Amino acid sequence: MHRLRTTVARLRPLTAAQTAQSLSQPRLLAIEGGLRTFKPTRRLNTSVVAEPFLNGTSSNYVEEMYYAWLENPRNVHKSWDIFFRNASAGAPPGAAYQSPPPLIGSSQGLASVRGLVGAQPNVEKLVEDHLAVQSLIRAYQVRGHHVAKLDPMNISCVDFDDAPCAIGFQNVDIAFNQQIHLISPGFYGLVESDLDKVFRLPKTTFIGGSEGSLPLREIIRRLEMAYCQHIGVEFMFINDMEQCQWIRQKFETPGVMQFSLEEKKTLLARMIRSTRFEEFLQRKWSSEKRFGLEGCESLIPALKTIIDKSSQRGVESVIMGMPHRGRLNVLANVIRKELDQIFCQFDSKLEAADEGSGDVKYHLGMYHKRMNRVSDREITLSLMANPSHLEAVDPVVQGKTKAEQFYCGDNEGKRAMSILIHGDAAFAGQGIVYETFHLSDLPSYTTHGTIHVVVNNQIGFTTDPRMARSSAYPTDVARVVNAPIFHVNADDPEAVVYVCEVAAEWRNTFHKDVVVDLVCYRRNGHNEMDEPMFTQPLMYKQIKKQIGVLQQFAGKLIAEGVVTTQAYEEEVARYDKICEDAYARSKDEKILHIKHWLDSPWPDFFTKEGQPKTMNCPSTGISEEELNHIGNIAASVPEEDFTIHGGLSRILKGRANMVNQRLCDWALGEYMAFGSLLKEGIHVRLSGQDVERGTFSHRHHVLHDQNVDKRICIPMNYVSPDQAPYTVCNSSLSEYGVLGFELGFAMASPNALVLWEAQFGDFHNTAQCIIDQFISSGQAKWVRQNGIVLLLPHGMEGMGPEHSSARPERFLQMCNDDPDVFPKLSEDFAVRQLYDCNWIAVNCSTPANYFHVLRRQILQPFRKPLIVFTPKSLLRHPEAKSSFDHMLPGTHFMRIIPEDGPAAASPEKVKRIVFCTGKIYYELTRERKNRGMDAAVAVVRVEQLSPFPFDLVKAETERYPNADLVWCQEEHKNQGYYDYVKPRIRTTINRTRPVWYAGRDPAAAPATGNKPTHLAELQRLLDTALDLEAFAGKV
Ligand SMILES: Cc1ncc(C[n+]2csc(CCOP(=O)(O)OP(=O)(O)O)c2C)c(N)n1
Ligand SMILES: [Mg+2]
Repeated sequence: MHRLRTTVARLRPLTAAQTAQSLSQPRLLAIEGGLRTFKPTRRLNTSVVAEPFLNGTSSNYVEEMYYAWLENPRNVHKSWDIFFRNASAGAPPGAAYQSPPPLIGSSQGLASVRGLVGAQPNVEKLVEDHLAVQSLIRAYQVRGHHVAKLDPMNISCVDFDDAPCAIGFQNVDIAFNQQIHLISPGFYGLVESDLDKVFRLPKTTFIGGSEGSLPLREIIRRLEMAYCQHIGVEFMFINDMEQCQWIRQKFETPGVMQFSLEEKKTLLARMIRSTRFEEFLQRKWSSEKRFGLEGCESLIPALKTIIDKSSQRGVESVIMGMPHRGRLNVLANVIRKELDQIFCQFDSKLEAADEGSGDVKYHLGMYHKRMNRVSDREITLSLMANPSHLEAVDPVVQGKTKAEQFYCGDNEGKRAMSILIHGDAAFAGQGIVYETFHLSDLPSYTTHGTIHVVVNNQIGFTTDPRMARSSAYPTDVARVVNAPIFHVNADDPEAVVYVCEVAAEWRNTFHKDVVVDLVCYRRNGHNEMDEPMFTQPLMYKQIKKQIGVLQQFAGKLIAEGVVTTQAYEEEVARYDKICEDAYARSKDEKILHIKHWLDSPWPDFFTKEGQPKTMNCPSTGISEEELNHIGNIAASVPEEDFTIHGGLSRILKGRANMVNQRLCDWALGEYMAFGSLLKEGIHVRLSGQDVERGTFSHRHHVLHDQNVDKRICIPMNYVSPDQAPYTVCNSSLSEYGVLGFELGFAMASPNALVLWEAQFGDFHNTAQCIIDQFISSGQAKWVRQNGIVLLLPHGMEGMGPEHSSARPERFLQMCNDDPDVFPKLSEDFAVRQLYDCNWIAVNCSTPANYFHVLRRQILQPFRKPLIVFTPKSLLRHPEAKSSFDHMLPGTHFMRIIPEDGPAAASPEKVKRIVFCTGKIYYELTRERKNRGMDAAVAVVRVEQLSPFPFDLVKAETERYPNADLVWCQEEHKNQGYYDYVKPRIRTTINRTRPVWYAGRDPAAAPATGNKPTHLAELQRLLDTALDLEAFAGKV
């Protein structure tokens, strides 16, 4: 740190207040001659009940009025004039007062007030002083957090230096001597002598408690207590009056932050656990990375408070996501993972009992059902496994939470909720945080409020906040969704717990996001091996002087008499013994079971041992009757008096015609798959940008009434009375967030088909982190299966470098099947191969095959991610239609589609096998026909690219003994499938023959933007593929 920062207390005037200030110009003149003082000589005796405005706290004000009136009745407002005249004439209580003429609603009223203000300096001063006090209160509410003592180190992480301060109201150090001074010229003209004047409090504050007026001195003192101590409340940007009032009440009401003896003891016990756990690990494994919590030990009571309070409000399941910092502590002391299971993770000699590569201990997840002692209710806590990529787990947690809510019919988020824990640098820096926030209020994505807790240790690895973010706080991103932000000094456990109570109540009242910013420090380096003095010398000199929070807090409670020193020490010894005992037990563990770290078990889906119940996949075909039924639904508008667009009527008519002809196009094939699964009780959820209609206007799963706003109809939900519900939802324009969300949704249950569709396949790369870190490697790292489906529109159609390629090469490169080993074939080879792979990649050329592969996703006895490269022009291609015959019982997904034309009839005459995948098949066969080469060239479609159908490709190569082998693709040579399929085809033929290439040349961009070039390239590659001499003489 090149300089220490100190918090500068600054309050700036507000727009409303500025208006008040401009109104107050005459007033300054009025008081120039010095302050008036009023010496009351007699009191008014009037019943407060009958005239409630005459209560004790307003007496100063009334007296002021009274003496002004005595001086000259015209000094006061007419209503006061009448009142005092009546009272002096002996009117009984309640009879003296007559309501004043209305001020609002008529310009005449306003004009008369203006006249009054100008003409009567006393009233004017009174109004101005009240406005000033109101502005003062508001200034505290808006900016009190700027001056709150949030930083345990006193090295502020918040830099307001750049914000000019037009008027100064200096922070009042009430902690010392209760002395309050206003500096000249004071706040909007309020000066020292105003401090003892009593002011009526506006409705927008609760500092009065049961009192409606207070002396200014007390107003300031209470505001300082509410807004400028260890809690900084940032909420005035929220544009909902009720919510603002709710927060004010929680923080302003006098005495609101009080704890019973029992609560203090529980808090101390939690602080002991949190602190001593880290100390224990440090003692036993001083040279191991664990990303300890030292400096933010109050995170543990913070989370436990949130969970306790939420459980009391009826929450049964809490899903958490968090980064590395303090994760082991959370597992041990919040989720209550057995300590020996945690400690044995430090034993490097432990043998892995499960498949896969496993992951490091501070990434693993956990699921635990237990009784919550505070609420006496059962609660399930899960901590999601996550990759190192900070914040990537955020949308995944949201998706899983949404799914839990969905499956238990919890439409308001009363039973399941999420907590996300963040680091300060990551929260500010990672865009996924913003993307996740933007899901928070969308009907199909909301989890009805997430509680965010930021471990704000004011550093990210070696980078301090001045270099890490441009906002004052790391939490500013939350303001976009109007989430209140509670900053709190983490060295004050009571303040932390209070703030967490309010956060939990907020979430369970308004069902909106809220942020708790634990301002703390990091006692060690980034991990326990790092030397922080290299880069943060001043900060760490300060940290070395810092007394640990437990020691401070225990000292406080001992001084208060809440516990004795002896009781405290006994509690510490008790927990230390728990750790020692668990440590001894952990030595007995010889095997590491990653399965014990599952965050989302599917107990009924697998056998007790966690294996698939069978290794078969039944036929994925459905009956003719069902095809007809679903087809008719797809062609209908099942609601009465529902007017659809004329163009859509034509589309539906076209569907009806296809059904009559026993045909399916792509959209209808998808309809058949979804509809049949729904009928079988499988929930289907399709999410992504514009999926309801479909980017290519082919799907139309949501019909819109042309005459009634917001009236929609989803025919898919009319398939059968006892069907599962169908969710189809247009998403926000986020790939990273939404794909992460759907992945999380798919985690919750194996009995759902969850699909995410990219608008165009290439856009998946903004979600690359979810694909790389979760989808392709999730099972290997966390032994957790997932059946998410990615639909990625792909194809070179002359649309230019964007929108063309879903980058199949990237997905194929991440497949785990060995290109050089021909697998052992068995009867269940096809299923076993699927079971062994990390994910499935297909490029279907027919609607029937697309239908089958979607159904297979559910009918196979395990779950694997499925990547589907989906077509664009094929959606309407007249040949890309499938007969019902290919979808009937007994049919199934075809991993390859062999040649079935003249070439197949006389295989020995075939000179070439052209292997291909996807849409190029139609271009190839058209060209082959044009050239009259149907008998000479066999075209074989590889529909399942990965796991590679070694067995079937081998059979095809053997079927045509005199043919050379060509791989044809429309993509460039360094892209597409070539690098993936070539070594695998070579393996199937024992590397005896070459595999020639027909496709576009290598290129940097996926496609040309020039249509003639596109067509020329296409023609050239077709020429090569069908020119039987093209490879003659080559080796
Ligand atoms: C997406 C991503 N980028 C970079 C990193 C490397 N990295 C690990 S921890 C860390 C600093 C995190 O700081 P902060 O979020 O404040 O958490 P803290 O470690 O301070 O608790 C960085 C940059 C990462 N894990 N993930
Ligand atoms: Mg940090």
